[in-house]
Amino acid sequence: MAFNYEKYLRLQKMPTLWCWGCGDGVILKTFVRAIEKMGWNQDDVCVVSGIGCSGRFSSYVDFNTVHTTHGRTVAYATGIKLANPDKHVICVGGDGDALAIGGNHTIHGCRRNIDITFIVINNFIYGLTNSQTSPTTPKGMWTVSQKAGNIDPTFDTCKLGIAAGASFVGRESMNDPKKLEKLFLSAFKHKGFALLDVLSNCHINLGRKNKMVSAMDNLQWIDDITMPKKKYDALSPEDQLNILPTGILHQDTEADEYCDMNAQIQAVHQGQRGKITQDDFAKKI
Ligand SMILES: Cc1ncc(C[n+]2csc(CCOP(=O)(O)OP(=O)(O)O)c2C)c(N)n1
Repeated sequence: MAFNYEKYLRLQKMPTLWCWGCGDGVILKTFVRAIEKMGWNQDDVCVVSGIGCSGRFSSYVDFNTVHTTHGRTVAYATGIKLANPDKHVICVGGDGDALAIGGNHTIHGCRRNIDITFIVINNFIYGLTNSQTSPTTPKGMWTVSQKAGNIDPTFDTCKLGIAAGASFVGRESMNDPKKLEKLFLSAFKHKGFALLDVLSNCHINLGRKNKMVSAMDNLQWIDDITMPKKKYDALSPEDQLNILPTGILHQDTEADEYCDMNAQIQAVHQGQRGKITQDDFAKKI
């Protein structure tokens, strides 16, 4: 039976504002298919997105949604999750949103290991604002802010997440929705901060100026720079330099989770408060 996308999408918001051929649409469809497989009630899911093309994500899905300020998804999501630890909280942001303006929040989300999945839609450029360099723009590429070619060293989202303490880190591209769905499912099932680098095309704002005129050219380039982790691990360090490994890159199921630790602390505080009240009461009588 055909998948019932209508159950999960806000049809009044369709068609999306994304460009024709944009990978964000594939990621959106893969995302709702994974949610269906989790068997989660829509009212138990909260999607928090930032600003950018990827930030539109929360407008299109029929869950509890918050379209927040640029780079602040993790800050909002942390509050939502702490107040509702039984709900499933998912952040969505672009590479600029997650790693430039929101880089600080992202690393501290990883460090705290709060049970949130962060889907970073990495199209290697600021898409919405028309082609400024982002922290993942490859060196040498044309951007509107570096027309002679980007000279900034690039961030590897996954290495950053692992170094900052995320207990689940993975990468896939929208080129292979089945693998992407599998990654979403693994991340959703994981308890702790899951940072996902989801590679997407932006042939309009990155591709056209960098010899990848069509969506397909841009997707081919993503295919060329990615490789499953097992194959990647077998490469020499020099050959690994320009390749991004895909799949689950790191998972620690033993790490303490932030909401659990918070609940323990609250229980201790409440116990202490209860004790003080009883003592005070005893003194009075
Ligand atoms: C505080 C603030 N600074 C700058 C902007 C302008 N702005 C909007 S989206 C964006 C970058 C979007 O790029 P990215 O996060 O990579 O997402 P994409 O559009 O590529 O999905 C910028 C700089 C803003 N809205 N708010």
